This record gives sequence, C-alpha cells and structure tokens, in this order.
Amino acid sequence: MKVKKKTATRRKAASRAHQDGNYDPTDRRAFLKGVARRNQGQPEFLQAVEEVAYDVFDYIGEQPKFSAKLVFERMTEPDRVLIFSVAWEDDEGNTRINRGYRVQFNNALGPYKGGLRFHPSVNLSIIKFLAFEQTLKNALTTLPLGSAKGGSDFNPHGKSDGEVLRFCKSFMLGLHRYIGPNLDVPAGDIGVGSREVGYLFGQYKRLTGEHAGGTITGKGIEYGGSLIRAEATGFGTVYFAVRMLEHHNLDIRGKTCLVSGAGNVALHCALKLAQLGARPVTLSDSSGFIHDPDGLDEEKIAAIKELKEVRRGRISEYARSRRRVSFHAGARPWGVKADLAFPCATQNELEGKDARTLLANGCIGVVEGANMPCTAEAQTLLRKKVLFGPAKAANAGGVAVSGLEMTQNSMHYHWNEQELDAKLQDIMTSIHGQCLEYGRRGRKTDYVRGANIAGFVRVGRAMIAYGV
Ligand code: NDP
Ligand code: 2IT
Repeated sequence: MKVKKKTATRRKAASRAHQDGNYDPTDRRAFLKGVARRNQGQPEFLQAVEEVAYDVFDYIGEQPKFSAKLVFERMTEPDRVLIFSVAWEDDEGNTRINRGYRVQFNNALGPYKGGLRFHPSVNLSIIKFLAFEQTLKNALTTLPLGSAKGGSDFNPHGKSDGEVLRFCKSFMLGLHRYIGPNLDVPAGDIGVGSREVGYLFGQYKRLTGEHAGGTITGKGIEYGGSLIRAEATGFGTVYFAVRMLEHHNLDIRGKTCLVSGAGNVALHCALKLAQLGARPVTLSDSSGFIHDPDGLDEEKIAAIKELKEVRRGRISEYARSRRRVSFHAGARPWGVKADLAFPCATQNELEGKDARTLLANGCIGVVEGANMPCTAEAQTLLRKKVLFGPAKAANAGGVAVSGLEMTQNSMHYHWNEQELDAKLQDIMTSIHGQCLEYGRRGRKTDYVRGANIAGFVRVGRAMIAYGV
C-alpha cells in the first residue's frame, strides 16, 4: 500500500513537471496531443514521433522508471534549435538569401551528431524529424554519438562550383561558433557530398585557425576523412538486409531488387547488391526512374556514378545511352516486379498504394536506405507482411563510419579499408541483434519495434543517469 502511494505521489510530481498539468505519463494519446500542439505545422516531425510513440508507450507501460521521469517526452523535445540567415552572391553578382538550420536534438550519449541537407524542400519540420530519428539511430550504433541535423533550403542543382563555395562559406560563417569535436559534428546528407563538406570544413578551418578534423565527418581522405565513409550507408543497408534474410533462412543472391535514388546511398546500395550476386534493376532521381531488366552490374553503376557525381547529369541521360534500359519520366520504381525494395532517395517516397503494388507483385522485403522513405500507411502495411528494415537501423552504417572517422581523427591514426569494412559489418550485425532482442513478437521479429525500443532504452538509461 505504502509503495503504491509513493508511486502515485511520484507520478503526480512527474505530471506537475510537465507543462500539460494533469498529465499521465503512460497515456500515449495525451502525449501525442501535446506533441501536436507544441509542433504545429510540422507534419514530418509528428509522423516520426508518432511511429516511435506507438512502440515506446507499449514498452514503458511496464517500465515506470522511464515513464516517471518523462524520458520519452524529453527525448522528443530538441535541446536547441538554431536558425540563421545565409546571404551569398551568385555568379551574376545578385545577392541571394537562404535560411540555415541546425537542430541539436540530444547529447545524452555523446556530442550532437548528424548530417546537413541542402535541398529546396528543407524546413524546420524536416530537419526536426531527421534529428529525432538520428537520436535513436545513433544509439543503435552503440558509439558515443548524440544527435543533430541541419541544412538549408539552398538548391545546389544547377549552381556553379563558385556559387556552391560562396554559399558554403556563408553557411559556415553562421554555424561555426556552435559546432566542434566535443560539441556538435555535422556531416553530409542530401545535396551535401564530398565537394560541399570540403568547402564547409575549409571555411571552418579559416574561421577558427584550427585543423580540428573531428568537427565534420565525410571529409576527403587527404585531409582526415575515413576510408569507406562514402560507401558506408549504402553498404550498411545491404549488410543489414543480408542479416535479416539470413535470419529467415533466405539468400540475397539472385534476388531482383528495386533501388530508388541515384545519390550517395542509392549508388552504393546498388553496388553492394551487385557485388553480392543480387540483381538491382532500377535507380531514380527527381525526374523519374530507369529500369534495366538485365540488372545493373558494377561497370554500369560506375558509369552512372561518373554521370551523377562528376558530370552532375540526370539519370535519364544514362537510359539514352543504353538500348535495353528504359526511362520512366515522373514515376517511381515501385511498380516493377521484384523480390526486394530499397528506397534510398527521400522521405515519404513510398506510399500506401506503392506498398500494395509491391505486395501484389510478391515482394518479400523492404529495407530503408533513406530516412523515413515509407509513409505511415505504407509502413503499417509492410511491417506486418514482409521483412521490413526501418531506416534508423538499416541506414545507420553511414553515421557509424562517421563515428569511426571521429575516433580516427582523435587518435591521429587511420584504419585500412578491410578493418573499417569489418567494423561496419560488426555494427550492422549488432544492430540486427538489438532489433531481435527488443522486437520479438512470438516467433516473428518486428524490426521497427525492435529498433525503436532498443534505441530508446539506450538513450533513456543515459538520461536517467544524469538526473533531471
Ligand atoms: P544525395 O543528395 O546523394 O542523393 C539524393 C538522391 O535522391 C538523388 O538522386 C535525388 O534526385 C533523389 N531525391 C532527393 N529528393 C528527392 C525528391 N524529393 N523526390 C525524388 N527524388 C529525390 O543524398 P543521399 O544519397 O546522401 O541521401 C539519400 C537519403 O538517404 C536521404 O533520405 C538521406 O537522409 C538518407 N541518408 C543519407 C546518409 C548519408 O550518409 N549520406 C546516411 C543515412 C541516411 P535529384 O538529384 O533529382 O534531386
Ligand atoms: O542520416 C544520416 O544518418 C546521415 N545523413 C549521416 C550523418 C552523419 O553524421 O554521418
């Protein structure tokens, strides 16, 4: 009786601590109502939180140590949101202005860590959803990494090198005071590749006078970057898919695979699939998708990489140069019959109707290379019926090798390709194991639940250790 009374008093104290007054920390609906009220006009952020809340509230019902301290409520509130103006001059001498963001979400496990996205669609909702997802993803790597995300509504497409350089310099002018090896460590994401990271780090170095390599990851190999960082997200996604298939006595060899996107993640995902004997048959960009019924092999992928990364061309140009390859303008690849799908372009690129098509065509697995590429409806459909690898688990290989880049920078040392690939594979195996541990549903595994709860528990334990 006494114990019960004490718990009730504690709960009451917890509810007083929350701005919602009479708040029951085990009530998911009340929580979601509060999040929606505090984050109006941020649909992507609410979508990401809602998905995790579904699993976490189920779990914390039996774990009062988490609910009493409002751990999940605190985990969905960013530590700090920076918004800054980025003025720059285009090649004609016109003044241009963009908005810069950095959301430092949670540093319970280590310095804030996460990429920068340059894309015209960038807004606060998108950066917050990415930073929130990063909290759980970075926890799953088991490396000492907190979470952040940033970027700008700047569109690098069609800009000259000089324009991108001037934009990056101005962006870093606005950001440099708030980042550092023990504070916040940015990296790339959509629209931020090795060229942009070079310009950003160069400006950071000029402004601070220090070669603090651990301030940004994804750097060039010549100046402190890590081998296989460029490959890591796509390779890691395939390693995760292989673990899922193996666990279900299935083999990736011979599987026909749909890949969307034609950027860093998609190309390396397709490359690893080809190397392991699978048959990637599609790639896409924002103008449409290409379909090669013979499968994209290493040579074809290298040609597309050169087209995209060096010539900065469109995927349609590749189709024009190959007789058996078709280009489908304005469409996504999900209607092509295949065994596995790897959405590797952007959020909400695979919708409910696409999920139904994949299922009708006999697809057995969907593994997310991009962040939140499946809409909530698509995820609900797929999670029940096929092997579904959620982004925060499946694409964690990129940030994991970023973490290893930070380690190498602080040791003033570097590992070779084999060592790094072995470490990446170990990390993806460990993430798969964590999903199994927390995602078991009878004889089946719900990888979404597993990833959400495993990430939550790791960050939550650290937050509890610090006290409120
Ligand atoms: P890139 O900029 O290298 O490539 C992005 C690709 O996706 C391009 O082909 C682009 O086409 C396409 N794309 C972007 N936005 C849209 C859109 N709105 N509609 C259709 N196609 C689109 O980015 P990354 O490969 O680095 O990132 C891809 C995804 O992977 C993102 O969700 C990112 O957050 C995630 N990710 C990236 C990691 C990394 O290490 N880079 C790590 C983990 C996740 P186009 O050129 O026409 O715009
Ligand atoms: O979404 C992601 O995990 C990334 N864009 C990579 C982040 C990083 O810090 O390497």
